[in-house]
Formats: sequence, structure tokens, C-alpha cells
Amino acid sequence: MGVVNVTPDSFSDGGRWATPDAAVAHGRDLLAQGADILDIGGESTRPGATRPLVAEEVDRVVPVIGTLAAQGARVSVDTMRSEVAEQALAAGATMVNDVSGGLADPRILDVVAASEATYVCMHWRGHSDHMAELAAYDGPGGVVAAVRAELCQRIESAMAAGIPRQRIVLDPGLGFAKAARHNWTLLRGLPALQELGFPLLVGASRKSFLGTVLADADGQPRAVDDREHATTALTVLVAQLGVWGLRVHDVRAARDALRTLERWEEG
Ligand code: PMM
Repeated sequence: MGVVNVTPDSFSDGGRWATPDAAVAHGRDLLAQGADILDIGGESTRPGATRPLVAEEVDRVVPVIGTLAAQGARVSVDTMRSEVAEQALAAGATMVNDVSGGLADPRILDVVAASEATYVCMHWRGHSDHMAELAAYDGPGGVVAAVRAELCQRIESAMAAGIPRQRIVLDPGLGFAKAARHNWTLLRGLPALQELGFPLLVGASRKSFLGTVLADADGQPRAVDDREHATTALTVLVAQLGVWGLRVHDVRAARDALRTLERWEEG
């Protein structure tokens, strides 16, 4: 899954594809690099980001989705808002990637249920302005048990709204209400989430826990645009677990890594 952030302020690529033409060109580029799905978003979820108005978010994503879907791309809309999901689906999106798992705007579950779309249900505890305070996982089983239990609750809500289980994909939500150590524990604990029997999507690409692991001698985290090799290493490690999808910015690097892993596994 290739990321197309049509935002002025995303942590990873903010502002680079903020006009519809630039976003469409980027989407086409990611398809040429081998993306199966384009994930198009109009709201930055980085810590401290200000939320756009609904109309602003719609204006950012809907024209881009319409153009790319009309050209045959499989399009996911990255949104927590029911109104945006509704218009994105009408414009040709076939997947709703809701980083809040239905918590931010529960009506989004009804919108997805009324469509044929796939629902990506991510683990989330709150909006980015206060998610750092929510990164506490002190119960038995720690972060893996908590994420698993909270995702189960979200699955129940999604299914109660009428989304069939075959249309649900789970995502551990790396970096969302999680400290760096939580992300690493969750990555090692992915098999416990796979036991739930749903396809798993994982988004580690360029995230700050990789910046921390690559910090320099003074403890300065590695800059966001210089975390690609670590991202690619994680692509291989996570792919070896047999996850369904990887959400990445550099599709070519991920494709090359996956091809190499495939050849490795052929022996
Ligand atoms: N991460 C971001 C945005 N959307 N969606 C899913 N399903 N999983 C993620 O991990 C995820 C996401 C934040 O990263 P970005 O600013 O690079 O888009």
C-alpha cells in the first residue's frame, strides 16, 4: 500500500503532494513502482497537527481519488470521518482506512457497512494532540494484550454495524498512543494479533521510533527522510510473518525487498 498524503503537514512527506495534480502524479508513480493499493489521506495525524475542516479534507482527497480510481487504481481513503468516507466511496475508493477504528466518528462504520468496501480498523486511543498521554500499557500482557483486546472491541462494533468479518483488516497502529518501546514489542507480538484470524496491515514506514533507533552519538533522532533503509529492513522482517499488507512511502524499496525475500524463501 503506497501512501499519498494530500496534506501540507504530514510528518513524513508533508506538503510534497498537496495539490491535486501533484498527488495524482505521485499516485501514478507509486503504481508504476508496484503498489497494489493507494492510500489517499487529507488529514495529518502527526502529534500536534491541527485538524482540517471536513470540507477541506473532502476537497483535498475526493478529486485525487476520483482521478486515480477512474484510471483503474485500487484506492483506499485514509480518514476518520464518515462524511469524507462517504464522498470518497462515491468517488471510487473501495477501502476505508480508519486510523481510529470507528472511535472518532462511529457513523463511519455505518457508511462502510452500507458499501462493499474493505474496512481497515486500526488500534487508536485518541487524537494526536493528546495521544502521548494515552501510551500506558501496564495491564497483564502489556501492549500486545491491550492492543489485541481493544481491537477485539472495535471488531465487535464494526460487525454490529453490519460490516462482515471478511471485509475487515486489522492494524496495530504503530506510533499511535505508543512509545518507541511499545512499537517494538508490538512488532514482535504481531503473531498474537494474527491469531485473531484477520488480515493484518502494518505501517512502520519512516516513523519516529525508527528515527530513535538510528539516533546519532548525541542522541539526535535520524531525520524523517533518512529512515528508508530501516523501513526496508522492517518490511522484510514483518513480511516474513506473513502479514497481508505494508503501508509504505517508498514502494520501489518495499517491492525490491519483497522480491528478494521471495527468492530467498524459494531457496
Ligand atoms: N500511519 C499513518 C497514517 N495512516 N494508517 C494505517 N492503517 N496504519 C498506519 O500505521 C498509519 C495510517 C501516519 O503516517 P503518515 O504520516 O506517513 O501517513
